[in-house]
Amino acid sequence: MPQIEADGLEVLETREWVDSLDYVLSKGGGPNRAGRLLQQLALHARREAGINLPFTATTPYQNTIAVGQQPPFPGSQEMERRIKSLVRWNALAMVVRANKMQEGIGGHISTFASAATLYEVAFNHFFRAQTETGDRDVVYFQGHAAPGIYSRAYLEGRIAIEKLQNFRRELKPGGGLSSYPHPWLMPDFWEFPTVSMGLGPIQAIYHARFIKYLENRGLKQTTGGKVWAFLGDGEMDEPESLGSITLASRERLDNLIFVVNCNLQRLDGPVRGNGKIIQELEAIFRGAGWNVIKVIWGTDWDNLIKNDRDGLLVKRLGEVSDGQYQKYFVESGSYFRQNLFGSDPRLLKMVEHLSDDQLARMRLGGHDPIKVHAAYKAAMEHTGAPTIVPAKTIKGYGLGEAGEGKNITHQQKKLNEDELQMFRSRFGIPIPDDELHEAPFYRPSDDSAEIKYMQAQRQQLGGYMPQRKVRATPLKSVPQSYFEEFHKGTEGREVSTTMVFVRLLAKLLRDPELGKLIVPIIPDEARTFGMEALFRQVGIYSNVGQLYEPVDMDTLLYYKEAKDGQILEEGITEAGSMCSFIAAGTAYANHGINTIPFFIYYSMFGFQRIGDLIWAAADMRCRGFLIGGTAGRTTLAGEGLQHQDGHSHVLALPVPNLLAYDPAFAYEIGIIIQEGIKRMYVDQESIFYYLTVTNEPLPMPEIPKDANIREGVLKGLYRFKASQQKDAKVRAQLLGSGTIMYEALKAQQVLEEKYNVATDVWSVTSYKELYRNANDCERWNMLHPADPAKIPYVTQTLKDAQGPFIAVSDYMKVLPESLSKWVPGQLVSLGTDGFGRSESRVALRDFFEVDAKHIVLAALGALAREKKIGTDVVQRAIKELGINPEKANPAIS
Ligand SMILES: Cc1ncc(C[n+]2csc(CCOP(=O)(O)OP(=O)(O)O)c2C)c(N)n1
Ligand SMILES: [Mg+2]
Repeated sequence: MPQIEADGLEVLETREWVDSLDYVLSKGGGPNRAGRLLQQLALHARREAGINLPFTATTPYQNTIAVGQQPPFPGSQEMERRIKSLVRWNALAMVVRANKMQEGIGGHISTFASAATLYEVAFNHFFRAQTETGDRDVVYFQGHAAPGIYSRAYLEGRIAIEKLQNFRRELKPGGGLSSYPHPWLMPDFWEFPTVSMGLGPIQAIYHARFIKYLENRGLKQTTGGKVWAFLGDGEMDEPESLGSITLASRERLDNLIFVVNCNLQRLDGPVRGNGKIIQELEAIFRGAGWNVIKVIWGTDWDNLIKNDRDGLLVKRLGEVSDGQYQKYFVESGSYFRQNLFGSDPRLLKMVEHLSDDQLARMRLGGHDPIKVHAAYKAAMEHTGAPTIVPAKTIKGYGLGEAGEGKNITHQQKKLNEDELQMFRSRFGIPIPDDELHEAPFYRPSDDSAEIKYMQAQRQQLGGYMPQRKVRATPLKSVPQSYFEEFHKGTEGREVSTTMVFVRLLAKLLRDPELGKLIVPIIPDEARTFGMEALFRQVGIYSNVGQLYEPVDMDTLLYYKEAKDGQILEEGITEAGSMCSFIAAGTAYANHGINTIPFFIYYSMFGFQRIGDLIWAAADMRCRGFLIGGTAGRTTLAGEGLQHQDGHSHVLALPVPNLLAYDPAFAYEIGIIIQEGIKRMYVDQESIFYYLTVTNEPLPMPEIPKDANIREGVLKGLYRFKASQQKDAKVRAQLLGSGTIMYEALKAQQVLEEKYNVATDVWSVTSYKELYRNANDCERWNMLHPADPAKIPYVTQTLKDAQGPFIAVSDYMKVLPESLSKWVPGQLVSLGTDGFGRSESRVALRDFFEVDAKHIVLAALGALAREKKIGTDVVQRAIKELGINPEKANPAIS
């Protein structure tokens, strides 16, 4: 048979099958029946002829929702188009004006220009604001779309024009608007900082999960509130964006919706020039068990696709790469016709009734409110799994020659008069030509149809968004009785500070008021920290309970999962755990619930691994306790270079509202946590805490009988053990922290007994607090030269102590050295700069020169420099102490 004839037959045969399917669809059982029929066919084909359908993670390159399934659009499309144009204009004007007034101040036009429809449909029909009684939607706005969000708030009448004029000029009198979402800077407006890409999506997932947790534990009643995350397609390359998506499906987070603005571009160029980002996302998310609703083509395409009976067009649309699609956005209609449809005469025929102009204006799905609305509605109604809506758009939509679809568009911030004119006319903004050069803002009066419509829509949805409001009422102070045990000490019994912390946590969990608010978060390290007793005491949260009989059921501390379990056992994800910490630590504002997170982790895998999330937590005014376990470069024996943390306290320095403590004793931990709960949850301060705890068993002393100990612990320094030798001539001061405190205490004895140096030992609980206080005083003194100078706490506290001062910790030397100018005397800093080693504590402390003998040597050396003893004493000591002066420098070996 000639080939043409065979082809023709095949076409006929295909048609017959398609017609039969259409019949079942329309006259028979509908889509469900048709679906079952196809499955049966596939089964039959496999059984009878071993035909295996090729695996495909993707569906054809067309909208997931068929035209026939689209709901009617619930509002006035024309009115919403006019409102959207106003939002577009003011967003653009904001950036253009800011850069006219201050060259180089920056800002982004093209992100929002591509996403305007995606946001406006949600603002008018979906985003539910918090009301006094109801549930709420939580929205993560894409950081670079901020101008559009400000612009809408201006039209809603809740941001003054002066603020708009001061976009990116926050220090102007009266304040301005921050470049991106920052709750720290705009605490009544923004809720979530999203501009460090990838942090939004992972936080949204854990936030949605945390809402289910609150619900399952009876702390919150939900009525269908959703967590929306608006994301860039380029942003999806961040590991954090994709890293936790299976958690979302595993936990059946049908309260979660990702909207990915697939404008096919990132900053430098195409996201997937040679591929297709929408198809790639579909495959990944379908594979992970998400509901995927692709929004690719606008209504203009409906007829073409409907008439594409043989699937030729959809096949062709699926062949073209994203880089080529981007080219179509900037090219003429005739180029589009020839390049896309010209590959097959049958395709050309399909569009012969359309002019080049019409072809060029065929709208994409992400710019079509009907398609976007249909997708959101389906997402809202989907149960049992999270939804992702990848929506195809054009970056810089509406900018025309000024940047629409161009590779430079992300950086475009200036428009010349012609370009402004074109944009103005395209979106019908009533600004006369002669005013255009100023790019003036435009807001119709309050009683205009547009403003009334947008206000009414928001009112119906509960109010404005975004809006940040602290809704939780302050807690009562925690009873002192919980902490007294820790003040007594252990009478020689050796316990680690981790055990102390866990004991305190277990006690707090039993408190009838406070207990239920505590959220223990652990990334698979509970046994490392000796916390497994909590498994049984409060249970491990699971959205489905426990569907199996745990292997250790017959033991007292079995692995108990429960729907109302309290522990968030996150598995091995510090980033995910940190997101839970943030969700719990910001629930006082987001959900009006004072949950108190305690996130305990391997301290090495904290700041240096997830520092950006900690920074975001700080921005968000997050509360709670980060507990760095197995901390200290020499205290964690054996584990070696990648585990031994000697720098997390240095990395904690940059976070402005974080208090960092390196406690040595049980009572210090008690005092710090008691104060932390008070300051964060009773006094409602926007601070959070970092505490390092260690696993070295040591005898915990009783709290010294000095009225000022409490203040000293909290401010960072107090005298723990004074020398008994009142009349000694030669004196030294030792400043110890964490477990290295015990080395300082040993050194004190040696110095006094062997070298006749009367020695006091001080406990430094927080170098960061001391540093902050000293800087604060210094700054005040600079600005108030005529007033009596303020004296830093560290100087004041040490003023009567006779130096030298030897500071030793399990962290880098820079920590004590940061105080050197405020310590009243010579300061010598011992610390653990360098790579860790697999070794015993004793060997490590010798290697890093932080053990008792090196402290003694440092003290004697300092005394010799002050000519209080001779260098011969120091030389003799080196021999007596068994120190090898030629040993390698740990800082660089
Ligand atoms: C972690 C991080 N890296 C880099 C940047 C700088 N940056 C800002 S926007 C951008 C491109 C964004 O592309 P996309 O996610 O596609 O968003 P679009 O503007 O196209 O909507 C980049 C690289 C950032 N903000 N965060
Ligand atoms: Mg993009």
